Amino acid sequence: MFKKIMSVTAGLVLAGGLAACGSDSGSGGSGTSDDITMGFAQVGAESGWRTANTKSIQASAKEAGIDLKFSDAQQKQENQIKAIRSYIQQKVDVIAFSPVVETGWDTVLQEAKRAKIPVVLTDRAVDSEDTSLYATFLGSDFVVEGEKAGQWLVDNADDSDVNKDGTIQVVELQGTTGAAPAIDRKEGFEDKTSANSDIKIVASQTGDFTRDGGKKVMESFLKSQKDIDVVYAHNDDMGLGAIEAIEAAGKKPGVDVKIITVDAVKDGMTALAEGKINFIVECNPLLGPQLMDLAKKVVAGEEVPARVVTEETTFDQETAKQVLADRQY
Ligand code: GYE
Repeated sequence: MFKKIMSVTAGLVLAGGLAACGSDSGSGGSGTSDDITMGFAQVGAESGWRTANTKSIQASAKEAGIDLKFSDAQQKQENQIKAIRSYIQQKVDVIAFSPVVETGWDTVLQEAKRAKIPVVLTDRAVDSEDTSLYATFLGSDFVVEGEKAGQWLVDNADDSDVNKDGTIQVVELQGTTGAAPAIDRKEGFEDKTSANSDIKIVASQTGDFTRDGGKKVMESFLKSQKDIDVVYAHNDDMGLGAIEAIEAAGKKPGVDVKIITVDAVKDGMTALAEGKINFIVECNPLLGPQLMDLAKKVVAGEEVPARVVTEETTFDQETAKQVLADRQY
């Protein structure tokens, strides 16, 4: 069973949990994962990235022999909190979740801590000062992603992007308000572009990481802003929505208006290869295998690093063409 040396109380909690869940699905694992039950509270199904992330988590749990209880919060924090509370009640062995927003988690995380159920943050961070409330955080560095996007613009803005008054006008489609990737991608982009005083972010609004949100916000930007040169979208889906709005306004995405996005899912990479997007910063959604590995270690009481950062690259139109055929998601 578990290699962990547990306190008597923790042992009782876990034993009770297994009885309550009636879990017997540990046979397919590597041996150490026998009878591990994970409660996973997903953000939602808002984007291509999220769909790939969910598939990765479900497939990896199966592979690792971990019994997965999965819930979709439909981008609402209250739903995630409810799901976490129900996992605590069901006495799962480990809780993992991708927090829809950064703030407001301390109470429910304290409840998990009191129940001695370890928590693994995946994909997005919380801003809790008490880092003992979770075992580890697996995911991307979103500030770095924003910096890569900003640096590309600084290096690649050309004469066609400069307006008569000498400015390069950028509109920003932000992710979900209060979400770590929205906050950090904005910050990283601003850090890099503020060095160039010609680059001006003339409008910035949330499109909630969805295609429809990106399209609607872009439609309103096209009405309110005269000389948009660049769109910086915090994910591919919003960039794809912006493409629809730009085309409907009779302009050429990727040419009349440059587009920079984050994620590198297949639909985004296709638009990049077609020249409708100009640059994509990769954000890897395939976190499942690393998550299951961390979960097994945490349940076994082994040391894990406090932060595990995913490795990522960037794509321009040429490199997108090269990798597109093999893109899994
Ligand atoms: O970039 C976006 C999704 O948290 C990294 O959430 C994730 C982001 C991803 O909706 O497409």
